[in-house]
Amino acid sequence: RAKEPPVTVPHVDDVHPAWLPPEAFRAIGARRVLVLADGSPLSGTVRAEVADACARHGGAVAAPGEPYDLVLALASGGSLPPEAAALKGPELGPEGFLLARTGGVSAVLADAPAGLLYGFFAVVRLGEAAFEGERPAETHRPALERRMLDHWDNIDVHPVMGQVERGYSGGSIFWRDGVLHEDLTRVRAYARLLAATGVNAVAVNNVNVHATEARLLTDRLDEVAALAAEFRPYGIRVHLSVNFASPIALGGLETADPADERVRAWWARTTERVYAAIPDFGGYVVKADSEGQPGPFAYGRDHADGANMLADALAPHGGVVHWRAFVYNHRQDWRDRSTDRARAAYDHFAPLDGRFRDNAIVQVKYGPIDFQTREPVSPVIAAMPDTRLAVELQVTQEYTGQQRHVCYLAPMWSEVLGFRFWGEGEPAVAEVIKSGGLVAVSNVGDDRYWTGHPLAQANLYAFGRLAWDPGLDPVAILDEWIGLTFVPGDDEGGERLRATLHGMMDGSWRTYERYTAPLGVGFMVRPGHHYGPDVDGYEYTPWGTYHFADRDGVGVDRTRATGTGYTGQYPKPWSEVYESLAECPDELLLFFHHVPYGHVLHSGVTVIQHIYDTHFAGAEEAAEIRALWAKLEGDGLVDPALHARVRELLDEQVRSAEEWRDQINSYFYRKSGVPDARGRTIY
Ligand code: BDP
Repeated sequence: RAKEPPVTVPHVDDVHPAWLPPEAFRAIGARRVLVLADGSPLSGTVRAEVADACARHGGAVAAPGEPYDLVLALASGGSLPPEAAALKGPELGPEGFLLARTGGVSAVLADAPAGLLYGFFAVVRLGEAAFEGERPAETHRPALERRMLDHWDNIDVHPVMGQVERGYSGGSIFWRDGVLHEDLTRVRAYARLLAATGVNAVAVNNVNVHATEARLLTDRLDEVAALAAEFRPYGIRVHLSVNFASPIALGGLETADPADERVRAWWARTTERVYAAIPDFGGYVVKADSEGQPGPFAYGRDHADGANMLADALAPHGGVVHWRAFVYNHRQDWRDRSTDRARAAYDHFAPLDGRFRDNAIVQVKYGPIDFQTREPVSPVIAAMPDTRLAVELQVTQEYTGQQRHVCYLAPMWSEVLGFRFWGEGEPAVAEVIKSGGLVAVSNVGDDRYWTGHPLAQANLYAFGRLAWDPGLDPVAILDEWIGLTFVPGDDEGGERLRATLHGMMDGSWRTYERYTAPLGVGFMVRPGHHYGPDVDGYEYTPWGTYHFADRDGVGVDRTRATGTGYTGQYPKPWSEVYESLAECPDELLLFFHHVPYGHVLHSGVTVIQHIYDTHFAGAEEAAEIRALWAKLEGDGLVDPALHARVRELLDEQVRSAEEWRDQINSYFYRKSGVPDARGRTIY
């Protein structure tokens, strides 16, 4: 293989720098920095980053023997300077690092180059604080081994889904007009942004693998290799979504049966070719027997049979298969409306625990339904102790405002990761998924701000930070993001900018919840595109039944006693908490119980009054968010173009929040006939 060319730090004109604007590197770049690393490409990246920062901000790359303010060193490096040598001790692993400051010198020490890169970005995050006072040695290691973003990008523009399925940020950053972008600098810049948050894996194409994209596995493999070359310098491995029926469509076989030797041989050969082109290829992502995608059921095989076949093809090369657990019946029969979509993933997968190979990861959506604003945590996560599990989140805001609404999702993710299935003192979700990892659908496109809504960048940033350390406080992460992205000063203006953004974003997920679907009911959205309210839009379709509202009450009875039995999929104590009408948390009440409109919540108000109150409040809060932003206009604290983009989007958010309020309130007023206790007008 040809020697890797030296890394150049990507800077893309006309694209917003997100959380890595040049000013974010001022503290490092103004200093003398010594790098003691090896000849690996990742070490080359660290050197290039340091040189780039120093060239911009007047500092200098120190040669050995010269004085320095910061040293970034590999522990294996023979002659460590005293500051770094003093740190040597605990094993840091392939991605960890130590950070300390003594005697006026800051030091980062790592066992491996990836750790050095993450340590470098940790110093960037700290800014001046990394060079002040003394800092006792801190050890940083990622809590989760695998921190991954899935792109739902298509090569071709799909007639219904567009180029990026559920994408709200323009076209793909990988492909345009059916071909790979000629200039991939932006992909490199994306890789750099992700590395700064700790993400180490990316799947480049849609889980619904259409004919054109299926060929990325074979005759269009060079495109995947080209993308991998852009991600590699930032420590990110590339993965590919594959179509289970590929042996038929691409291999000329008449079957894709995982038990058929020819099929197994085809996957083995094909995978070998992938690794010949991309030696550090991450592996496959598979959506099988799900919403029309092909899978093992056609051959009388189960999901473990399917996943293991691919795992076996990948194993000799160190790859993994991410096999998605998003499996349910999307063609419900009218005669069987009791089919509970929430039960499906568990019913399919829990019995298979222990049958998956070590390099197969079962990837589970955080909730049992589908990325709704509020769902209980999926019971599958507690049901497969002998399987590597990953949790899948949606950074792209399909059901949470489609990047037209401000909706900072880290508080929701943090609740999911901290959820304890077996009660206080028992492991949290983040511990259960230690070896499987955290995955999310990316929200990035070729938009100037990367994410359509400029403030949606915070979700992408927060995802990576939480995947690295699920214990981080979402508000602190947001503050970090504000600091890097907007570089607010220490003066009154800087304080005001920080306060404004916190005021708009800290509670924005709960605001969104208030003006949309209440108390854990989901899917009151317009069918197809899923934007805006439509209470009955899905209620009578084959995709599922979600609220069961009638004149007397609302909610889905998922109890064991009288309902679908879904509560029984949880271990104690939650199986009992959810089963019990008296104990079920308010915010999930209608997910688990069908209750009369007059049912009194723990909060002391009735269900119907709660619906009215939260919808009025939510729409008001949306207007307050807009008012906060308006106050920043023209005072020079944020770029005018960015200000204008957000202002326009906030107008839409306020309009949409009022539409939600009015439709939900009217619907339930008409169904129940119960007037608002506070006398507000509902039509
Ligand atoms: C749903 C999306 C659909 C995806 C599906 C999935 O509406 O576009 O294909 O999830 O996760 O939420 O496979």
